[in-house]
Amino acid sequence: MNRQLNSVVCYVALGSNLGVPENHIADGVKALVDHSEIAFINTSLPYQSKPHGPKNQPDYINSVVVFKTTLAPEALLDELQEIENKNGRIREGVERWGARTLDLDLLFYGDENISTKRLTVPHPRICQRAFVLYPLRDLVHKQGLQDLKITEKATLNDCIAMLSTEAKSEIKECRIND
Ligand code: A4P
Ligand code: MG
Repeated sequence: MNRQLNSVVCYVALGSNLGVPENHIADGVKALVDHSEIAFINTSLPYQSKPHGPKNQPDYINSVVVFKTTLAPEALLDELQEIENKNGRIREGVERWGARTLDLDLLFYGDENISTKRLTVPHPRICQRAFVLYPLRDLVHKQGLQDLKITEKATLNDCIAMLSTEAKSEIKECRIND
């Protein structure tokens, strides 16, 4: 079987707000780069933002990566969760949208719509999340594109335009030594 023929372009969002978030993000990216069934393409700048959801948690660092893979969707999810686990991700007994060492969310798997018990793709909340949209815009620009379809009705630029002023004020490009 020619694996290249079956490779699919995927976007994954990374987020961390526990331990040393920059290190967890770097570790997550490295694990993807090193994976034998992943051909890494590019990564966005990191962004720092106030927590979405419960406010009693540290600020987050987020970025988005794009790669090609021959892994099937749920096999890819297994790999993403394994990378989270290796970064000390605790799932039991934690509040929804609470603090985490490393979160890897599959945003897009080619142009497939997936709805299974374990996986919803495209990720259903992309359009409401500045911490996904800003790094995604950076990545799309790096790829020489101006915009990207997010839902049937909205593009990346549409979604960013719909964010609240507060959401826009709570995110900034992250300079590690700030
Ligand atoms: N699952 C279904 N679809 C997917 C998908 N497309 N990608 C299932 C990944 N997983 C998917 O995941 C719970 C289950 O979702 C998995 O077992 C998988 O089968 P999880 O990682 O434990 O849950 P989660 O990440 O807490 O859920 P969700 O709703 O994706 O949360 P978010 O949106 O990631 O929220 N604030 C800032 N500033 N930055 C952040 O990164 N993150 C969160 C978490 C809250 N606030 C934040 C940030
Ligand atoms: Mg997640």
